[in-house]
Amino acid sequence: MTTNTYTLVIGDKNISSWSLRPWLALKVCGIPFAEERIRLRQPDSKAKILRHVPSGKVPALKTSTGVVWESLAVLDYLAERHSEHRLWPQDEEARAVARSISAEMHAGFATLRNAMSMDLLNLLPAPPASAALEADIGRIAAIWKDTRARFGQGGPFLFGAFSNADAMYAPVATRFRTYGVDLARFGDDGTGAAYAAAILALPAVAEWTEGAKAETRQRAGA
Ligand SMILES: N[C@@H](CCC(=O)N[C@@H](CS)C(=O)NCC(=O)O)C(=O)O
Repeated sequence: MTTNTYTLVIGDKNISSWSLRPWLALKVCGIPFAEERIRLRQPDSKAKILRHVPSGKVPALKTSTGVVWESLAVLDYLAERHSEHRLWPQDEEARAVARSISAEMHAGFATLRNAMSMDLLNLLPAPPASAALEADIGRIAAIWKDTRARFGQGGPFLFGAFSNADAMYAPVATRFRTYGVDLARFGDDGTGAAYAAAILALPAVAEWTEGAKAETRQRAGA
């Protein structure tokens, strides 16, 4: 199978958390792809995205046969097409939990996503505390702690080796850094903090971050 015919349509690397998810999975697995970057929050952003994908949202993966959209569907597609990378854990129970927490991320945490929107390159003050925000952060701390304890023996990620679940939660690690979230306040015994550090230490995250810096420099005309 030819795999270098993928084009991943993404938004700005500083702010597009949904774009980071499949980009990271592709990079960590070493699957070749081209990038099509669309600047978000511009008058013509929507029209430009719609040229590639009918949902009008990024990310979208253009393949040799069509287009796949919605971050979680793209990750599922990659897991299926590149099964050798085991983007979903092999163990049935672990795989069920990985799918569950990934779906929970995809469908939920709206308060956290709104109050702590991704701003990769910046360090910002924590937003005003609210019960809903505390509940979202607490739930993520619990997911990370439980998953690492139950399935994480084989490596530093949620299920040991890198999986689609890590791709889904990676932008949360950057948000916690941006907004200075101390997970210890949310019942973390250090497991969640170590997990977030492992995500941030991924060479692919460094590469994405360099891309975000390059985009910022380019826009500043430097
Ligand atoms: N549920 C979608 C969310 C995608 C999404 O909201 N993408 C944002 C950028 S991070 C977007 O395309 N915004 C452009 C717009 O809505 O016009 C997914 O999982 O891919």
